[in-house]
Amino acid sequence: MDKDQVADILLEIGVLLELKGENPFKTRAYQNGARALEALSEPLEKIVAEDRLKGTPGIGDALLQKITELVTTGRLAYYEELKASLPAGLMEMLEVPGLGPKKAKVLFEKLKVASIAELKTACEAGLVAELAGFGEKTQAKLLEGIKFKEQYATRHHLGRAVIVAEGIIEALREHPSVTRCSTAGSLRRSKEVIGDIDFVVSSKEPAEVIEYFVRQPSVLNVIAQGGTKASVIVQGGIQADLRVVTDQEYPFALAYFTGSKEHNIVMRQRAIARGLRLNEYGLFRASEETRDPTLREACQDEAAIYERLGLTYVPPELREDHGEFVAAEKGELPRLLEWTDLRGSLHNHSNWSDGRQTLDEIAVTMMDLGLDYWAVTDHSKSSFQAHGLSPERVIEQLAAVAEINKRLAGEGEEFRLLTGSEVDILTEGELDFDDDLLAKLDVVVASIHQGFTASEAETTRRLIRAAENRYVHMLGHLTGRLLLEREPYKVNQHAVIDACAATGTWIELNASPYRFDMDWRLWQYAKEKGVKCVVNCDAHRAEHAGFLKLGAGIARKGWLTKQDVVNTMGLPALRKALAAKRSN
Ligand code: DGT
Ligand code: CA
Ligand code: CA
Ligand code: ZN
Repeated sequence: MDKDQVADILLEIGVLLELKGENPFKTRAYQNGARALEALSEPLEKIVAEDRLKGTPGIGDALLQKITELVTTGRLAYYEELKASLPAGLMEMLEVPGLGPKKAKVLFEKLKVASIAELKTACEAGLVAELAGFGEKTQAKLLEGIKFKEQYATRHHLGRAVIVAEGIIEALREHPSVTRCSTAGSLRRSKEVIGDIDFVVSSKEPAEVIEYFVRQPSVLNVIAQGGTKASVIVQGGIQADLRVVTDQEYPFALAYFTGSKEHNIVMRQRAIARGLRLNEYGLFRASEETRDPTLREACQDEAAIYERLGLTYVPPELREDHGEFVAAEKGELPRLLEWTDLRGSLHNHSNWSDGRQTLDEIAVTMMDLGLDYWAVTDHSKSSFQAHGLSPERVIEQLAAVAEINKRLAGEGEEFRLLTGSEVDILTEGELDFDDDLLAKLDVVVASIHQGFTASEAETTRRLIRAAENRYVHMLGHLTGRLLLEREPYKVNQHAVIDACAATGTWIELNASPYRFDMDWRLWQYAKEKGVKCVVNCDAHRAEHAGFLKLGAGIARKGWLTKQDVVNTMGLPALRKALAAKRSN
């Protein structure tokens, strides 16, 4: 077990103790322990193996023993007993927006409420409002939170689905009876959240492929299994559908099951206009719905289908009936960004604020990934919940980064860390740091982290004022949404885009699968106005570098090309671009 996994378990123990009503200092001890682990700059396994954890501030004897047990055995009896001593639904209840461990404990003790379903019933019966410290308002808020969760229970974050889907595709590719295979549906179109995962396979031995599919290690449960299709539940509780077709049918099935439904409808109409019939089995020379292979137009791939219908190939991400037909008819679809065009990320965190990695770790990891640069933009002082930096700490961080860059230069490396800040936009649109400090930083991202309930006009004004600051390079996560979790705050995005166009400010495409913010539907407008995009990981851990690939998918969905995206530039060009707004 590595330090992140151990830290997560310590945090969970803290919550469990709070649910049990233990002394708050105990909870605090686990939280401190988790933070102490996060701050370690060497692999935890190594430190434990060499018995060097003792004496680390924040880690007392009791914690030391537990951490050692976790690292060496991968388990912790204390944690498992603690977890078993509480109803499993209680932890799940904490996922309801507005419900913390203290309130959950009261609900459990006074009303025997131990699951989201029971909480809903209790709210609807008015029992929660009667509890001391709750009241009508809290009850209504909890009910609203539950409904919000329910509404999204069947939707999933793209990032989680992609990991499972890639594993299954790799396995399918290796199977001798699989001729061609692909993901389809919303996942292939790179939608920000997805309902289920779809696969299309061509094979001469469908039964064999189906049997192989349902036995994949990521499959938890088989819902339906037939001769040419199957539906399963995979890790994360996500449904996955597989269809097996002949290789002649494959391009048609792939196009059909990739969708979107809206895109398919227009494709069918275009077929009819040409005296043809299009369905999942083929494009047929027939006036009625058919499956007759002798009437099928031969198309060896999807591109051939598009060509037959008078269109250039439409990449899956653009198949949303969002203008792709007009452009494809004229052969004017843009050449979309490739994720490998991205050279680094300009909004990320380190363990100086709420990230997990040290500056050194970040430099090594990102350089090893083959990137050219990586900006460390920790939170500013007002974001105290995220351990925002004071101006003095920012200055210290500048020196620390300079030190690392000096060493890299000495070793002949081209990779550089960039300094920066994700500076809070305060209530009136003023920034959390003054201009003198911002002027010292390579990269300034300005974001809203508070005042989510302000009016649309107010929030719009705040963002525009931030964009007007000459030291602000870009606006971060424009709407503050957390997909499947928190609605965006109200903001007139078009007005903000206009202001960015007028001031030469970039807009971030936050590539975290929990955000994907600004939304893909607005990038065509931004591009029209000449506003550049920055695809940022907003990384808090090393593995978040992988968000670049997901973010590129969303950028493609927004019709963006390499030229539209700032962080496709090499470092010298990027430095010039970063200097441009300041010199105006
Ligand atoms: P999801 O799973 O809700 O995120 O969205 P999709 O787009 O993956 O939808 P899904 O899984 O229900 O179906 C996959 C594709 O199959 C869908 O994008 C288009 C096609 N499809 C499914 N049902 C219909 C339909 O009734 N009419 C048409 N034209 N296409 C359909
Ligand atoms: Ca789907
Ligand atoms: Ca499906
Ligand atoms: Zn942020």
